[in-house]
Amino acid sequence: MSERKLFDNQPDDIAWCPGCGDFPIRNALIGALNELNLKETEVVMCSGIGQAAKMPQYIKSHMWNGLHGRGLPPATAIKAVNPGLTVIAEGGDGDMYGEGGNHLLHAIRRNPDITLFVHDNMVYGLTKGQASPTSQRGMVTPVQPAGVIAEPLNPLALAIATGATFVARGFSGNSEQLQNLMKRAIRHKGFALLDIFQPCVSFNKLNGFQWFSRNTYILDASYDPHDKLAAFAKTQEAMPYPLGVIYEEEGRSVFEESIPAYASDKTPLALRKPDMDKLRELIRRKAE
Ligand SMILES: Cc1ncc(C[n+]2csc(CCOP(=O)(O)OP(=O)(O)O)c2C)c(N)n1
Ligand SMILES: [Mg+2]
Repeated sequence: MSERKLFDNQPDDIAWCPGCGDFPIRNALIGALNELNLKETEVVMCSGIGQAAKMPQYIKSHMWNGLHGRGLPPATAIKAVNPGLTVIAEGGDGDMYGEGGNHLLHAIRRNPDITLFVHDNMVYGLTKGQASPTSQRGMVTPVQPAGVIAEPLNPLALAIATGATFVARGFSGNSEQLQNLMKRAIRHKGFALLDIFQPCVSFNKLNGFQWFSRNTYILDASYDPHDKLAAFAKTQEAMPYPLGVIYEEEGRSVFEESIPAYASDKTPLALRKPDMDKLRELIRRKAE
């Protein structure tokens, strides 16, 4: 048997379909975490519900798995109380842009130093093929028999417009670039969104591996991701969609470092003992 890589819990019961784009995303994540020389005990994976959101169960690290769309609030909170940890939230387009869309806006606004990987297969995979926020107009599904009538959400434009400090897109069919993008997203200080195109082989027959391959191109080295307006213009490109770091802004203050409790004492909140007298007094005053 080959030596186990760090972060690989070698699960024998992965619930993804054969050929699913989630497998190469998992491999790229394990590769990125190893190349960053992180320890399993230094990483926390947070997710909600969906096929993509099962990722924390297939990675050996700390994890939090909760309600649909709720991966980001615990990720922000965990980073706030224990800033030394590397915190990664992961989920699907339905989980993070639909049910969790509200949390996405406010995570971006706060700019915690966490990373979000979204497996964007343009469909609700787990629940068998309903339209998601990124489904293409006209896509026929069991509950949209006449085709989707709404325009797809543009997550990259949304993220730049609301102040995200790192916005990128990868493709599960391009593992080498994906692994590099994951490393850059994790290393970025501030909120990092990496949207990852991923074919759902069972429930999205419209946007398969060939479709993503034909309709994407890799940004070349001359592209500068630091110009916000140019980056926003890049997010408007479709067919082909650009792959790479679309926007990056360094130096913006991050949420956890701005918390007043850290102003004079850098001890992580998670390691401090609660002041029971203060708590009792607070509860007593509330009850008055
Ligand atoms: C509040 C709530 N609404 C709906 C559901 C049903 N549900 C579970 S996962 C999911 C969508 C999953 O799609 P996505 O996030 O794109 O992940 P994928 O399975 O495609 O990877 C839905 C609608 C739920 N569990 N909870
Ligand atoms: Mg999906």
